[in-house]
Amino acid sequence: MATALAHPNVALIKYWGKNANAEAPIGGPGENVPATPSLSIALAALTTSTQVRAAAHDEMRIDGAIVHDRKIERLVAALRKTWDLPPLAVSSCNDFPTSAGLASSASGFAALITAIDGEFRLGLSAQERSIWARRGSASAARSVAGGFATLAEHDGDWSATTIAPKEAWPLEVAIAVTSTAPKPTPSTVGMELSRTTSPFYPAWLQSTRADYQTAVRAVAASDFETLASVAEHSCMKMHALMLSTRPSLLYWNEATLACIRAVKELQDAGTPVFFTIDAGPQFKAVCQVGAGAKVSAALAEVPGVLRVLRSAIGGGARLQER
Ligand code: 2P0
Repeated sequence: MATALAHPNVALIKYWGKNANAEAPIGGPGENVPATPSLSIALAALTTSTQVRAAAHDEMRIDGAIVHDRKIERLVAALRKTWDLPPLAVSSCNDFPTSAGLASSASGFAALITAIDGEFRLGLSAQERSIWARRGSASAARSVAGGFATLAEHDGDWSATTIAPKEAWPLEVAIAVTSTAPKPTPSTVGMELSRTTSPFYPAWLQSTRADYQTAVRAVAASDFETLASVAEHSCMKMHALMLSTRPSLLYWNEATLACIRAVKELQDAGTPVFFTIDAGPQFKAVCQVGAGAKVSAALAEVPGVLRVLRSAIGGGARLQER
């Protein structure tokens, strides 16, 4: 039995929309390829732990409950086209609420491919694991890499790379949980609606590459001001794209909006912090080391915030020592 650990990640340069030109075979190169590159940080305080072993028949459990997940089944079927894998018992546990919209699919697929690779000695490199994880869920590729991670095109396929390890620039993240309800529209469905209906989609594609380059340079230079500015812009632009989708995708609630205002007040008072929001109502504030306590306390005061989690930047997916 092998056990792998992985962290969810939060994108600072967002991915929203797939490359529709790729008529990619299932399990082949080019499957589930984003239309634009993205950049994220891993969240050390949240961990998915996934155990894999050979069994009499396939069985997948998440937090103890048996699940029939089409994305997991497809990924395992694709792996079996290349390797002679036995039936698998997979058990995945999150130390954070799965319902809280904190990207458990990213850490889940990253831990799954790492555990399968470890148990059956597939001999995959981190880049190859990121490609397999991406086929399950694109954001999962970034959780394989960890630290400050990009998902972009390399050598004719899309894989993740750590452009700076977590030690290089130790930022802090405060996560304000504003709802525990399941999200109304899954990301895969929502981004396809945006691609096919939003008049803003071409502008999103065209401008995101420049945002990405700006963010990569800001990480290399540990330039907080530039990263803050381009990350908030990428976030707001993605939500503008979502709002202009038909039917409209509105992922925020009242508390999400109140958190934006709270961060703007902190910024006006000189606190080094910026915010980002994914396809759900949870709110993430990224700040320089030393500002975490103040930012968390301010978010905890916002009406509608249920709890605030604090995290450092985490590493990549790895096998747990036996
Ligand atoms: C991101 N999100 O870059 C963006 C920002 C949510 C908002 O990647 O269809 O679960 O499985 O590739 O990776 C969520 O989408 O979608 C996501 P699929 P995924 O983090």
